[in-house]
Amino acid sequence: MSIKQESQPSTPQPNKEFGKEWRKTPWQDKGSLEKNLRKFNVSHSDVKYIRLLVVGEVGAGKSSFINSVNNVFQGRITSGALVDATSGKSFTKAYKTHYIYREDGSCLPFVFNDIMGLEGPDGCGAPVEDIISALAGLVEEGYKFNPVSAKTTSTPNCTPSLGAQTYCLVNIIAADKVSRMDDKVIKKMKNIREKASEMDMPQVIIMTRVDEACPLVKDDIRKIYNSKKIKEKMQECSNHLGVPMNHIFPVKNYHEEIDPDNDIDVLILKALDQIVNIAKDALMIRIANTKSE
Ligand SMILES: Nc1nc2c(ncn2[C@@H]2O[C@H](COP(=O)(O)OP(=O)(O)OP(=O)(O)O)[C@@H](O)[C@H]2O)c(=O)[nH]1
Ligand SMILES: [Mg+2]
Repeated sequence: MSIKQESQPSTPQPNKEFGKEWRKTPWQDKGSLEKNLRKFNVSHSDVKYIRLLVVGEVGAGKSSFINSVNNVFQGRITSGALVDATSGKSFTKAYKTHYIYREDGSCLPFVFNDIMGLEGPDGCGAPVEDIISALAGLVEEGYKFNPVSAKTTSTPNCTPSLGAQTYCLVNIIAADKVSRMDDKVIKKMKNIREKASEMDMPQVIIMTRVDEACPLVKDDIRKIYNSKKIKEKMQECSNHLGVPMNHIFPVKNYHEEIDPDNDIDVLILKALDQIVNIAKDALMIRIANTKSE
């Protein structure tokens, strides 16, 4: 019988890491995090799925995040949202709903909408007006984004169903690219965030590619909340968009792994738990407002 050797903890580097995690992370508790999310329910007869919209720069890791969530619940590596390894033009071009499957093939009560990236080096990207329409539930499944012309949404009499509306704006920012983000992208993201605020929609930031931003974390993902670099990058995200630190979640997406990994899953689950719960609060408020109108 082989005995698993515990690796020796590396000597802390005071200039690069805090002495202890500044945000507690339940590394040993993946089971209960996952169980709670599997039990999550929307508890409203008109809304089967809570809709979450991912928004961000081309190549930020939007599709990879959706796949990573799906991987956790399927217990294997999946690729429902296609990912491109060569950044440049947005690989995702259409508005598509991604269901999160259980192992038995049924769906969890939250869905992600993946969209075209905001801006690539070629200056192309999804028009802000289209994303605002998507938040309001006015964009139909399969709609193809056209960077040079936004969808016409002059349909004042159309009230989208509660199920078509979005309940959390999930901004995706890559930790290794945040310092070089184009002003145009930041401006677009801020505009979208302002509109989301007007709709009383909660907003979070998922900060991806933490392994590319910090060698400590590349070596050991459990150092994520010890790393000074990662906290710095989170602060940068917060400054760019005005989202408070407690709504920013650094994650590493599955991108080269071929097997599930406890620590990747814990970060994804912890972020998702916060997202679906604040989204559900937003749904409840919207239902109450609809009744009182
Ligand atoms: N190292 C690392 N690579 C990542 C991570 N997340 C995504 N990637 C890689 O980053 C690249 C872009 O990821 P995508 O998920 O396609 O990004 P996207 O935001 O959907 O991009 P568009 O659809 O083109 O707008 C791919 O090569 C991914 O494998 C991560 O956490 N770490
Ligand atoms: Mg994509």
